[in-house]
Amino acid sequence: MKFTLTTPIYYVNDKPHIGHAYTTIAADALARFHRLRGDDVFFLTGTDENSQKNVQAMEKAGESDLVAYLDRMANTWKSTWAELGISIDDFIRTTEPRHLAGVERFWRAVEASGDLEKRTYTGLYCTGCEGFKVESDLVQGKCPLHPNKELDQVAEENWFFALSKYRDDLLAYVDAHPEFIQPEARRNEIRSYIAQFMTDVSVSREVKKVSVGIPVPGDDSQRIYVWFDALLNYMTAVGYGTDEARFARYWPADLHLVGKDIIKFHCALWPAMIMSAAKHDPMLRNADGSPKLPKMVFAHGFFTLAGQKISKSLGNAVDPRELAPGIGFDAVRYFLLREIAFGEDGDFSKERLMERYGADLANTLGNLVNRVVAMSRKYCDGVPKVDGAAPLPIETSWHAAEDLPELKTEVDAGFEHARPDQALEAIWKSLFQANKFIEETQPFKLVKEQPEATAQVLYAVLEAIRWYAWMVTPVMPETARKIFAQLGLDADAEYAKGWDAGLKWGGLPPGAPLPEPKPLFPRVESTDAV
Ligand code: ME8
Repeated sequence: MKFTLTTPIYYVNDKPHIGHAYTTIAADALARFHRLRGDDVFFLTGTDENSQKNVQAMEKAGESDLVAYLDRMANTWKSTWAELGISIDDFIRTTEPRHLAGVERFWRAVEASGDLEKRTYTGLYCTGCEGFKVESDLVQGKCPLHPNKELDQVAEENWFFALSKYRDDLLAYVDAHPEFIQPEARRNEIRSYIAQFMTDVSVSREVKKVSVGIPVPGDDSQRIYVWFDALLNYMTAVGYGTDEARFARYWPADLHLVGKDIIKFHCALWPAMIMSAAKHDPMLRNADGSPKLPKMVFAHGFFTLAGQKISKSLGNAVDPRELAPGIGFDAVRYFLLREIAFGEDGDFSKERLMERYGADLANTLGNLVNRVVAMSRKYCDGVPKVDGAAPLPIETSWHAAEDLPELKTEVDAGFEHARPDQALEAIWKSLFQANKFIEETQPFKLVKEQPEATAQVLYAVLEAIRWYAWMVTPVMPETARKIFAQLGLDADAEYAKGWDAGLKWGGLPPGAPLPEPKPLFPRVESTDAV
């Protein structure tokens, strides 16, 4: 099956911080899960470059060459993701020719559908959001997301998109596809926005008012509103307007992962734009004539940093590459995806990160691997030579061979529903049981009286560890490889089996040698993180 997933394309008015890393890491974990399952994955991220915010940041930095600025910043984003091991398939910049070609085609389609009309717009504009604001959006006269920024009074002739014409179609789509807006609480919020507040929107700005933006086809006096152009990145990256075969293969998107700040754009404006263009452009229609709409938008919550909003002016916009010297990037990935329910807000602090590093990673996962590999080497000279399917000859509270397939079902469900936090929670619950099983069976004592039962106990946990290595792969790819190596297995050979075949009880060959264990998560006294 194909699986197309996207992150927002980020503004390049600054370098990435932990909030951007959060979205991108979550998307990376989901992309890795789908690849393990054998899906034809297309994982996209990129940069939103036709924004006035970028120009303001460039000017603030005392620069004047916009092309050079955008090139440099796009490279900073690209190289950050590369350093963090993010497994993207494509990186789109909205100043690329392939994007411009698709935007032009799309604009013409919306125009041909009769949904664009010139009107005079008088009202407020927030450059922070790159969005038009109405009274009901404001808190004490300010944009709630950018309370320090003055709103611009705008009075100009613009092209308007007949968004409200799509109210009924949008509501019908949302109701018929409950999975479209996730989590559920967001769906209710968007539903009432569409039903009660959504109005037609200006989708262009006067050339004399803005210094960047894609020209409106056929109207030299206007530039396309940055959000109208930005949303289209998801299509132009998969070939809309340039590569029909690629577009047919990867569109529609299966998942747009976004932060809660930009959900309205993704769940109202974006599908309505597609509904409109699809009336004219057959590429955007399914065989039954319906528009090819994205399948799911998942909006996650916001991270604060040690209790504070992450912002450049507070000086806490930490570069994710510098977050965790000494503990490794897998630990940060684990922390971010585990600490808060995906969809809710939460806090990132060095203390909590180090707590989880010590408790969940070093003590629970790391120790289990270390102890069981060491005991198997000592008592059985490697992987115990036993029939892994035979029932244990002693009474125990945990039966790995039964528990692990159930765990796999939960992990599948977690990753399939864009809930990596739930997948991790289930894995750690099982890890606690595995540790308890060792406490309970006490192989170091049992070996004196019942060496065969000991061998079976150790095999069961070693095989369980092989399953854990598979299941943590999407979130902790490097750790998974280390665990496979500790089991004497070649990670690539394991992955070549495929997710379902790899996760069958008994995959660990009895009698195989085990290399000397090394701590997976070495103790660190302190880190300079955060
Ligand atoms: O909005 N916690 O770009 P942007 C969690 N260019 N996530 C956070 C975060 C935080 N503190 N801060 C930022 C734009 N994010 C547009 C998008 S898409 C067609 C155009 C993440 O650079 C989160 O995913 O302001 C949020 O939605 C996104 O960064 C906003 O990035």
